[in-house]
Amino acid sequence: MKRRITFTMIKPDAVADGNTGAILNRIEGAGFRIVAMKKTQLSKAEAEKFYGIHKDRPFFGELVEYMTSGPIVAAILEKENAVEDFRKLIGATDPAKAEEGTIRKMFAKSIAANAIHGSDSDENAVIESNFFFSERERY
Ligand code: RTP
Ligand code: MG
Repeated sequence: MKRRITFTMIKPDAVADGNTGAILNRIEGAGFRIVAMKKTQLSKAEAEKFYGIHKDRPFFGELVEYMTSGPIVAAILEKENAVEDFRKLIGATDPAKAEEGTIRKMFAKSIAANAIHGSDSDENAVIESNFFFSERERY
């Protein structure tokens, strides 16, 4: 099967708690190759654009506030079946519903502060990767 990419962010709560290394270890351990990676902090405008699909949802304000509350670690990951396999690895949006052994079960605090993002389609993986990384930042 062809290798494909997904995009991830380790979210502010997990970065602030010192869980970046443990989460990256699980990601690489699950067979994902890191193509690009950076630590950065989203501006309000960037967070609003990134999560624009949720702009009419009741939690949008809280989501933008949380995503801009501290630095995140963004990365492009490569693997066969990357998008679907990564969503399985991170688990359900609500950590209370996430399966044992998933990254959100281990590291998320709440449905809002849920430790990690994963793209939900191949198309969005490309859009989100291009949002953060130029061609020269990919290896
Ligand atoms: P993500 O996009 O971050 O990977 O998360 P997801 O697909 O599992 O969930 P999605 O529905 O796309 O929601 C995006 C993020 O919004 C926050 N959220 N808060 N308070 C709430 O009810 C609520 N619902 C969603 C979470 O941070 C979620 O990951
Ligand atoms: Mg989503």
